[in-house]
Amino acid sequence: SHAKFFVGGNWKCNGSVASVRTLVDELNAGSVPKGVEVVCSPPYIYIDYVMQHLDAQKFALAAQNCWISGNGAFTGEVSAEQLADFGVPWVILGHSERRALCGETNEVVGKKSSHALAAGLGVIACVGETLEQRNGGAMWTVLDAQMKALVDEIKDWSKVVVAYEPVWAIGTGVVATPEQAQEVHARLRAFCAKHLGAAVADKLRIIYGGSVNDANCAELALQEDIDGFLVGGASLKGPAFIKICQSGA
Ligand code: G2H
Repeated sequence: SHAKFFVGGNWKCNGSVASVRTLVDELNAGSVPKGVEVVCSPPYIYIDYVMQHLDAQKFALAAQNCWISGNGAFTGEVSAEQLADFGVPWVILGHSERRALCGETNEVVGKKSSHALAAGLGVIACVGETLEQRNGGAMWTVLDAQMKALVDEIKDWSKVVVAYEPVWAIGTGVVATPEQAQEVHARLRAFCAKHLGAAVADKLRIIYGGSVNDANCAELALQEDIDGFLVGGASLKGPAFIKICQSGA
């Protein structure tokens, strides 16, 4: 398929000093295939520890969010510039939990993405429809609008990974079937081909997220337009996450 298989571990707001230490040890003990790019995304407060202890030969780091602009009077926020300065190469933006719980609109996600890219970060930009939207026939409208907001803001797509995460599959144990995921991934790639050209669309990595685990990853990874995974719950268990990484080889 399309450039290096990409697996992100989104730890979300989970963990403690003790559990992060255990997870880092488990990850370091695993083997990651050369052809698979892996990033781990701890809560901000653990990034320093993880950066110092996680094997950088196998794993890179991502933040789970960043501020929409540079440094300044934005209490409680972390800027893309600070992440870059600290040596964090990636950031997840527009995760459905931030869209739903923190009010991030398509426009905000687009602007955050372009700002983070300008600061030198790679961006994992998340899109996905709810069950109501899918069942009500609004799925393509919703996905197109989410993608359009990215297309409008992002100039250079070389450091962008798009994560398709159907909201109904997130943390529910209800994984999309390989056919459901492939259908959407192909459609997202076609959208990019139309707006950005075939060369950009061919190279773009479109990864799937939503209840991916070590038992369902292999079948998903075989799909033509699935170029990796964004993993939540299963990324908190070292051996399971390593198996998911290995499914991309
Ligand atoms: C979707 C995914 C990771 P989970 O949010 O971003 O989480 O694998 O727990 O469904």
